Amino acid sequence: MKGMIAGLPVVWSADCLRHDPAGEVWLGVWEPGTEVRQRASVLLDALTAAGAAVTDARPHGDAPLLAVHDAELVEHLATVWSRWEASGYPASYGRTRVVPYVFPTPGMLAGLPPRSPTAVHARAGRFCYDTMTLIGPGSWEAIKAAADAALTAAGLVASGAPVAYALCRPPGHHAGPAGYGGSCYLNNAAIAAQALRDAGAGRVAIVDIDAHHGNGTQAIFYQRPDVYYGSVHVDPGAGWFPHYAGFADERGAGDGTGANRNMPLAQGTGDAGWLAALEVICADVAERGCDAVVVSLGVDAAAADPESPLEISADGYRRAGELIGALGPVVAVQEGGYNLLSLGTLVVAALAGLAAGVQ
Ligand code: SP5
Ligand code: ZN
Repeated sequence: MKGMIAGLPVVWSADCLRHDPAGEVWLGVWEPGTEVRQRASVLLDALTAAGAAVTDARPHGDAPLLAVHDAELVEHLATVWSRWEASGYPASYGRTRVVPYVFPTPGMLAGLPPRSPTAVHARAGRFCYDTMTLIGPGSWEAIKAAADAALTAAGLVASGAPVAYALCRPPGHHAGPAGYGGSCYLNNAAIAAQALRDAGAGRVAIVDIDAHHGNGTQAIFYQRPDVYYGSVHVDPGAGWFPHYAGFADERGAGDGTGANRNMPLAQGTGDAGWLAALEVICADVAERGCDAVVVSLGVDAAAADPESPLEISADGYRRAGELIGALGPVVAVQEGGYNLLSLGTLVVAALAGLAAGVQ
């Protein structure tokens, strides 16, 4: 595998290491969590060893974030930690991370308008839809840096690079227009896709091969025909996150009808079933045509990954890369992938496939 991605641009910011969610609250209990800093350093080491050309993420400001996210969400993410700290939760109450506790679901509001609580501890549940996506000191700097990495990679592809990879941490595909969760805060892939549109790509396709459905990306583009979203993932109906989205009958709405495709897979699915599902999505993209592709490159569908029951091999990731690369120039955006021992090999394999496929 070594050498097959020599010179491939890898966009990275050391600020991505500043986010330390310090675990996740799952079913009421604080657990260590798997979205850890070492994920990024392991990937950087593997990509460097494989000869990739590591380049710094460039700051892009807030405008590209606001092109896909509500201003209130961006403002919340940028300010909640300092407000949490100023309210004394870490120092006086031992609350070392922002964790929501009241969620204004439709069942709670029962038709009332969603208000903006003044209390910072109440506001978190307005935007965060689970208890697993914590915020601490440095989180915002990393969230912003991950988006800047995706935007820098999109810029390289808009300028003619056949493939560019953004080593984003935290990941993004569970973050929607106004909500965050699933270890995601801002939707790096959606931000990149919109940036490609704004740089002149008429049609963009997002192909999501993370083990989980990218409910945030789907929500952002659900009514739009210009950005197709296709995902292969473990069946949310069989008990897997994000539980409430990712079903096969979600095909888009309004002008976007038909521009969304979900391929939920049974647990235990291996390379053959996964690649066959991916081929359905690739056939959609080929039929619709696209000027650029964004791949939400999670590698948590791997057999050894602790967060999913799919059984994909390194060779499966390489072949997936080939299929996706054949569709057009590709911005690859890192999503999930939690086995620190195999993460590097899997991402290098996927990128090697992409590099071969785009030829
Ligand atoms: C980007 C991404 O891959 N996000 C996936 C988030 C899914 N997290 C679901 C976690 C469910 C609980 N984890 C079980 C841990 C048991 N110790
Ligand atoms: Zn995932």
